[in-house]
Amino acid sequence: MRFILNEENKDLEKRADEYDASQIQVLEGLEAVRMRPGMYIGSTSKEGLHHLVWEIVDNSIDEALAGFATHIEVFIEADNSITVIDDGRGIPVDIQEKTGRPAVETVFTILHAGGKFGGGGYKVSGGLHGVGSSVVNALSTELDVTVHKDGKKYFQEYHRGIVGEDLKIIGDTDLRGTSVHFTPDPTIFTETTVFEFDKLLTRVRELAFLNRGLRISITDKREGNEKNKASFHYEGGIQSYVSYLNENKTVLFDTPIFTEGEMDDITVEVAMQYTDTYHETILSFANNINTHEGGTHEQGFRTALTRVINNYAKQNKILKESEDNLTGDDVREGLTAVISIKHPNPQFEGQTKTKLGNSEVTGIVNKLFSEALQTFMLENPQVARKIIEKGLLASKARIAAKRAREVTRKKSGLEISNLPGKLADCSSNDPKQTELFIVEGDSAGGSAKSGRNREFQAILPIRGKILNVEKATMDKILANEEIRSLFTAMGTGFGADYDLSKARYHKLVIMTDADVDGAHIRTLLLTLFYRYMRPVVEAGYVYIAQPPIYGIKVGSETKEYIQPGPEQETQLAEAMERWSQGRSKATIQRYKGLGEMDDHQLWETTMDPEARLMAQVSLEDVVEADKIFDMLMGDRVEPRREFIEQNAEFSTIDA
Ligand code: TSJ
Repeated sequence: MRFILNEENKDLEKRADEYDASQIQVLEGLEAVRMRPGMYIGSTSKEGLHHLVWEIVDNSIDEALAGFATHIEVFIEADNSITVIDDGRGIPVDIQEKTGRPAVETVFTILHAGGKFGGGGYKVSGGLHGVGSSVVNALSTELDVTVHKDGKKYFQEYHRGIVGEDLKIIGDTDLRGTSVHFTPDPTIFTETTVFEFDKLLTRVRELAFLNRGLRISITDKREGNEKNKASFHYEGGIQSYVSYLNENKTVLFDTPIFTEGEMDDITVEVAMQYTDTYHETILSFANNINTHEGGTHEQGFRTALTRVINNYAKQNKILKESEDNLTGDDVREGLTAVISIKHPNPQFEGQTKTKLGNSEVTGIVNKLFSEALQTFMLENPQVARKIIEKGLLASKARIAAKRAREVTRKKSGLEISNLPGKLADCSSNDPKQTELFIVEGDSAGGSAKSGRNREFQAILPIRGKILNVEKATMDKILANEEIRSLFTAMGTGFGADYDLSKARYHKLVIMTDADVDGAHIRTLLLTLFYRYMRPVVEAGYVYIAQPPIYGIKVGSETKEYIQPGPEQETQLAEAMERWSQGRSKATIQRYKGLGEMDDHQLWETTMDPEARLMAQVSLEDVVEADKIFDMLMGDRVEPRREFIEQNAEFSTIDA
């Protein structure tokens, strides 16, 4: 028996001095977290807020990976607090030698503690910043933990990281597991303490894909959100992830190729499948963290893919000995792949610390994946031939496009000396200050032009639907007027010549109507950026303007605007209350489109940096948009109908 709480508590009294000393350390440690929260969770914005959830969930994932937990549940409670529950062994409660306190208390009060005690296993998950539960505790007005273990139910609570009372037994139980409930501190998270269900949903789904067999659910218990509930469980793991990513695409073969292996304590999983598109979607992860910047695991995968396909092609005389090998770009055209490794000591590098640096990983992924792909190709010769033929087509198209480009390079028309006529440029030449608004429709474009601050805000109106880049070849894309003017205005060039440092604006703002068509155009633009301007997305240059949906008017004067969001109806009701006092009578105006606002209103609500709300677009948002896009624009009709039906409420409100 490891925990005899009462006996050890007596022991504890004898160690009062040690306790005092460790308590001072605790306060200093957690105080440091509250002083510089950004150092521990990246930021105190919406991102940082949601990061808290993952810091907690990661612990349950570790317990699941260790083979002790099978279910994880995440709740957004009615009051916007979070509960995370698992059915693992329960955080240890035994008194620790070093601190004289129960282990669970240490987990929540000592910086960098957690996960490492007991058992020989290593911590596989763990957030980007490698900190844990004590950080969440320090940044919560209230956190409580309930542990079901060895027949007893233990409880402790903390306030801004400070222990309330000693850990106590509050009852008996047949269950096993840990439940943690916390309320983020609004004095730390000044931007917002409101959790976004969709944001949590996307990551919860991803965690289910990345950890095969895991059952994980997310439930929103806030009023009016009853439908926000989802459970995930994928027996196929990342193989299911690839199917999910391709679900609205035409695929070259039915079941994604999947392999997993282990070498030197590093586990490697790869799943891949070809589609009939012209793009590659490669997602890579190390210890469940999305390595946006790639790294050694992706490198090993790419090298193996190119080499194995070329070897097979030459051996089987599909490619003549005298012919050039297919390039990496050729063999990745139309590829969707997910690479996931688990490493005892991952090194994250790069601008955003999302590039895997461990050099030993390249060879390990290369070897394991090469063997698997080779076997697959030998066992599935028809599929192998299809893959190679697709690569050959890509190669031919690439050579033709290169020739065409060489001819037209000097007069490609994408030079900034040919700025598009529709662009209303700004006067400043300092890209750090300047913003380009891409505005849907000529009338909104007109209001934006007269409402803007012409010193630093440029307007590019675009008309109607832009080209579906998903289904178009490079030359079609380059011939499209709307797309040409966008690239020319940005000044970054195109394709292989793309140069982020030449960007003429560091903010690229999509401003579309708040209706279904607007969402569609936004999706088209995001897809274009994702496919052909990815560096601007990665640099965080892309934003989505947030025009208001309601205006509260008294007489002819608009007194207040309400931005769209989960609180919109409450805010509207409150505003109406405020402005309907006395004799004055307030009326609601619902803005269906940007065109309904005059130039002054557009500036005041959507463009003025002092007043506006803008959503910065992350790569994850675009991946999700890309998928929705495929569904709306792709060849398959069924999922499109389903989507529209599922979102019928949304569509009718906004139509
Ligand atoms: F983050 C956290 F600490 F708050 C937290 C931890 C939150 C939640 C929801 C779950 C957990 C958690 C921890 N779930 N399961 C565990 N398991 C352990 O901490 C544990 C249990 C037993 C042993 C052992 O060696 O007997 C070792 C560990 C690490």
